[in-house]
Amino acid sequence: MRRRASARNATRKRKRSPGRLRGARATPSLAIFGAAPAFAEQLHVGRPNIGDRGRFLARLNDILDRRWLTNRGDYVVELERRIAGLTGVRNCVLVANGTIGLELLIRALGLRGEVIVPAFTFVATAHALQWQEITPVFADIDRETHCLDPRSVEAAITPRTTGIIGVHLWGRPCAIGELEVIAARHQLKLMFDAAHAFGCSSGKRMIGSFGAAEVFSFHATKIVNTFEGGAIVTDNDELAERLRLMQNFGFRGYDRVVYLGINGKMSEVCAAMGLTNLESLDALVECNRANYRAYAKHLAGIPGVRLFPYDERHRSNYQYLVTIVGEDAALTRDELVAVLHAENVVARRYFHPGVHRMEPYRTLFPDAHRLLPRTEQACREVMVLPTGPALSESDIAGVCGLIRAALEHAARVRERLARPEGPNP
Ligand code: T4K
Repeated sequence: MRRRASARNATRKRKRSPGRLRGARATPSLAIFGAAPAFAEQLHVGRPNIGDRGRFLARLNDILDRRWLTNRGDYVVELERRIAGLTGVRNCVLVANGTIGLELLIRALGLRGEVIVPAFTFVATAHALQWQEITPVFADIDRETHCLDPRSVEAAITPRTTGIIGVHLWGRPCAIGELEVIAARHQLKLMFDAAHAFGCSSGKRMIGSFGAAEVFSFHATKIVNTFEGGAIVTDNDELAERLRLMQNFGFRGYDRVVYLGINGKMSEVCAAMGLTNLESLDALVECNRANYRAYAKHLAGIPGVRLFPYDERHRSNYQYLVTIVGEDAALTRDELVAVLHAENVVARRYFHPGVHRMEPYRTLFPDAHRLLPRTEQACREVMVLPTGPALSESDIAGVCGLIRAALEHAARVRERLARPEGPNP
């Protein structure tokens, strides 16, 4: 918790107490009405975790001294070993980013034709297919977990379907068992986009060990970051070997190419950052968990806004602080986001408007939304709030106070936002 305390000391000074009113019938003290923003500096979703700077710089010096910068150097090998151990799998292949990891795995598994994916995900899940001229077919999500609904998956299977990509959204595990049964019944490949789920589990078993393989993202905004990076983890040695060849132009040895490949390698400096971050993983999860509890406390009793639950049977990294702005709330999710942005709280509408409403999918499948009612609802109501070591409990109380104040004065907030010069998210 020392890191957390020092991070707190470094955070901005609050300019005012958010949510306070200037007088009985006076204008609520919110930035949309001209007050100073509640936070002098922006609070972000996905503020990068840095880990121990000294340890990182020592590793950086070592890399420079040894002049081994990339192409599977010692730090990459060490990080692969650590991740495989932590995940409980035999193989980890580090890659340049999560998207490249998905593309490599999709290709290595021989997927083609149609592959079933959720539309409530980051666009990379679908792009990784479309980029290779494979058609993503969107299935709906489960309302409780925000992950693929197995019944919707089964309904989407056609003779052209070759695989299913489940996404452990927000680090919550998919309905893995049910997807495995469906995949086996229809002889489909099953893989997982585990971009959000590093350090998470399904019951006692760590995410990373399911399906043919799983892909993590170590982007700057993730709980463990390598600046940019990702990993493919699998128990299948032959698949791992193919992935290693593919990520390095297909080279086996100095001048022998045995496979079609690309450059999907992670550099040494990225691996050094990953190793450094990994040393802080437990502290970061604990901090996010404490923040989650603080949000639960301060959001309690605010009508219409609730925390998306994490299932205690599974281990979570609490990386995303997800709230649901329900239809019973006095303001819409978009109105609340506009209020918060004006206060320097950069809340996010992940994954609005849904991949099916982004190009090229919108044009390719203009009617997709008709089959995705729960996806559409999640796209309307999810609001992700800042978390991580940079936030103190009083920051969290402040953010929740802003939400409370905005909802208490919903009519005036709405009227202000509707004016042409009103702020927009
Ligand atoms: N599958 C899923 C389910 C994913 O969520 C992702 C990535 C992928 C696949 C693909 O993995 P990668 O190829 O990215 O490894 C961010 C991330 O860029 C993206 O990695 C992530 N998902 C997605 C959920 O979030 P944006 O468009 O929200 O990024 P951006 O630039 O708005 O950053 C988010 C916030 O973080 C900002 O408010 C500012 C803050 N930030 C960001 C960066 C990069 C910082 O404070 N410092 C920084 O260096 O997508």
